[in-house]
Formats: sequence, structure tokens, C-alpha cells
Amino acid sequence: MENNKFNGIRTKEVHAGDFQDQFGSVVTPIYQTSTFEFKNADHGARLFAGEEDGFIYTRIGNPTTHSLEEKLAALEFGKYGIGFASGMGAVSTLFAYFLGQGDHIISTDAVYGPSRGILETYFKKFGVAADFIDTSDPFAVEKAIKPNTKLIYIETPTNPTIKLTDIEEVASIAHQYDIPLAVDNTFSSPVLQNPLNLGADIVLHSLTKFINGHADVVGGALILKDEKHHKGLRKTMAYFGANMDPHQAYMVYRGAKTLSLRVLQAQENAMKVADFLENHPKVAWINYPGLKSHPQYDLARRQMKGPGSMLSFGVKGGLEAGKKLMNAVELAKLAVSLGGVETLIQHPASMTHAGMSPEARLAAGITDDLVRFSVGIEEAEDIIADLKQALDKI
Ligand code: LCS
Repeated sequence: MENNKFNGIRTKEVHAGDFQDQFGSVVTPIYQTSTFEFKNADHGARLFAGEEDGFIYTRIGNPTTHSLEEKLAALEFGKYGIGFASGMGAVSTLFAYFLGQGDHIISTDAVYGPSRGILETYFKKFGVAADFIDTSDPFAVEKAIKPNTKLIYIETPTNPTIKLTDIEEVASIAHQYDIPLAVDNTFSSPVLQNPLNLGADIVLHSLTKFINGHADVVGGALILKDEKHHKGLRKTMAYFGANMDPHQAYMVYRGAKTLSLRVLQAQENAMKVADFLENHPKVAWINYPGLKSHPQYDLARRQMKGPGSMLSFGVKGGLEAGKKLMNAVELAKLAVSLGGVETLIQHPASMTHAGMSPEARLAAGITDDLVRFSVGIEEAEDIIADLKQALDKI
């Protein structure tokens, strides 16, 4: 299907990126091939020179992966998509492409643990400086800009503090200084937030989460409009061998067809779960941008089409009480990752964000009592009944 002809989001989820093969396959097949035969020597040379579109070698590109890339580009209102072996493959390629020795990057303090970890360890080793700040304050972003700042990389809402950054404001500041802005949109998915439409230059997704949605594949993507950066990022991806495998691409391609149905159902459940938790006497606090008590409720309404299905909360009695809760739930699975059809619970300070120093965690608001909850598409009443019986045991 030609992208941009039928524009409804569910239509794009189902059809964007499809192409017609010689057999009339309704579904893009898995092109399980590592390499592609050239018609003749000149054809091969033209493909390598970039003078003609086509496939050369699966580490650089593959038809199944390309279908997914086209679907993602359509969903995020971009021109180009690049698939990766994982979300971290996309993160590391993004940093390697934009940053070199002596450069500086600004990022969100509560960015996904390993996205911060790779800057604090590997990129530091190669002379790249990083500042992790509270990007929910646009003035703090402007203050942190240095002459050698080459990229601003934000996550909104953040994992796991569910704090928002105003994408439009930060994009406008970044562009005043000619700095590209990349946004990790994993927590919202393209259903609820479209950073490119808010001025961002690049969108990043861990496809492992909402877009695939079935907790059976790891994958990542970058989506953008700029042709030069697309070429450069794809080349960097191929150098690193961070490419997506065609079978993996097919799985995500299939999962993405029900993206809105899943995201909206999980969000409806999350509203009910958040209401239940906010009013439960054993719950000390809760972060969910769909609640009026969230300090950025108004920004969430302006910037997002809905508050999503990720929330975090603390139980009275702190970490020990939180551990009891995590051990007592029966329907929710105690596991990292998020955005799948199943409800998951985890403890960031000892799991996803354990790699950060305790001081950095506290500064970013990732307190020891914080429990993260990814609401699935099961019946809301069952998810709530499970939480209730677990809270009763504390
Ligand atoms: N960005 C965000 C916001 C994430 O939550 C994750 C993974 C990544 C990037 C990296 O993607 P991956 O390589 O895993 O596909 N977040 C995880 C989490 O919260 N629990 O387990 C993984």
C-alpha cells in the first residue's frame, strides 16, 4: 500500500509497508536470505553506489525489515525507518552516529538505565561527556547546552518515574542552537504521542514493548525525516551489525497490526487501576499522568493523546512492603520489560535501573520503594482483584 493514501492510524497499522510480490501474498513474507543476487555486474555496482534502490545484503537491509520500517515511518509521520536488533541497538547507533571525541550530550536523568549506562561507561571511554538533567524543566535544558553539545536525547514519559518533558519547548530550544533532538517514544507508542509532529528530529522505539506487544521479540527502531541522517544512521547500524533479523521483523510487523487496539485497552485498564491504587490506604503515592494529582496532568493532555498504561507507585512501609507486594501478586508477572498484553510488575532500583549509582537514582526520583506496573489487556477487574489480594497480605 502506498503510504499516506489511507491515513487512519488503525489502517496504517494493518496495511502500511505492505508490498505486492509476484504471488499476491496478502502478508509480507519472511525473506529468509542473507544476500541478494545482482542482475549483472553493473547492477551490483549501482546498488553499492546508492544509484539504484534495492537489496544487497541483509545486514544493510532486507525486504521484510523494510516493510516494517515503512510501517513505522507511516505511524510516526516520518519518512524513513531503520530496524535494529534491539532498542539498545538503536540507542547505541544513534549515539555513535552523532557523537565523537570531545562532544557533549544532554539527556534526561531518569532515562532508561542502560541508555544512561552506555554513555557513562563506553562513550565516556571515547571522550564523550554527558549531562543527565531534569528535562521536564526547559530552562535547565537551555542552561546545560555547551558549544560542543551535539545531541539532546530525552525520554518522555520516563522509565520508571513517568515524568514528562515538553517536546515542543525542548525542540524549539534545541533548534535555536542547531542541535538535533531525539525522543525515546517507547512508553507512549505512536498511538499516544508523535514527537516528529512536535518538532523532534528523531524518534526511537524499543519495539520489544508496545509495538510488538506480545513479549516474544526484542527489537528497536529509529524514525526520522532527514535523508542525510537516515543514510548515516543506516551505515552506522550496518557497521555495528545492529540490524534486525527478517524473522524478528515479521513478528513485529504482525504485532504492530493490533497496536491501537492493545494500547487503548491497556490504557482503559490503567485508568481503573490508577484510581484503585490512589484510593487504597496502603499505597503511599502514585505516578500516573491520567490522574489529576500528577503534576504534569495538563502537559500530558496537551502533548499526548492519552496517559498510557505505565504507572509507578510506592507502598506504605517502603521497600520491604513493596517486595511483599511483588511476591504476593498472582496474575501480574514479576518481570522486566513492559507494554505487552500481559500485566507486569518490577522493582527498578534492584532490576532495570540497578546499574545506576544510588545517588544518581535518588536524584532522578527512582526511590527504593518505587514499584513499576505495566498494565496489560486482561480484564481490569481481575488486575485490580489481584492487586487487592496482594495489598491485603502486607
Ligand atoms: N528505551 C526504553 C524507554 C526502554 O524501556 C528500553 C527497555 C529500551 C529503550 C531498550 O530497549 P531493548 O533493547 O530492551 O529493546 N526497557 C526495559 C525495561 O524497562 N525493562 O526491561 C527492558
